Amino acid sequence: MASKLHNLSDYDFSRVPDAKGMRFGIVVAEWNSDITGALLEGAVATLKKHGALEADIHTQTVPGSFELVYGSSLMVDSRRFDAVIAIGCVIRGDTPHFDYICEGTTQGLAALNNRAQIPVVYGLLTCNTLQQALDRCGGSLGNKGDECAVTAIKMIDFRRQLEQA
Ligand code: RBF
Repeated sequence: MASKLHNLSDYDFSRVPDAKGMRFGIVVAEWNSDITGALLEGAVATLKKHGALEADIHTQTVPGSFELVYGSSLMVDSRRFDAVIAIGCVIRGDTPHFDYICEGTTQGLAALNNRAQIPVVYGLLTCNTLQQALDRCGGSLGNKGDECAVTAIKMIDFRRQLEQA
């Protein structure tokens, strides 16, 4: 989880490259949709704030966070995007599912990042309580969707710089 000291929406605007012409695929989990919807809104608004065009942002939903891995993998393989953002929220309940889903999704996205030609950005909130999730989707600790958008833009630029070097 984000540190209590770090607001997820705080960043240096001047250090974010122009996102015009960059193409983004966003996969969003339907579980905890109030939270994931707010994360998505934050991500899209931030991409646009940095110049991304509406037509270059493609969003699709998957049932739960565990399916983010497969959804992101298909988006990568479609070759239609310069980055993929995976958005989900897992809230600890009374079952061990929390650990299994967090672990499986995180490992899956990490493995995908290793093989993908484009960046896959980790937008999974893993929270003990609903309040912790609310704090991070536009509440007191900002919006992780904003952070994901900025990360996606910076990582696309990272790759472009390397290709030009
Ligand atoms: N998906 C989420 O994105 N967030 C959750 O908090 C979440 N909790 C779950 C709890 C249980 C008991 C189960 C069975 C599934 C949960 N899922 C959750 C759904 C999971 O990511 C996945 O969609 C399903 O397990 C089907 O593969």
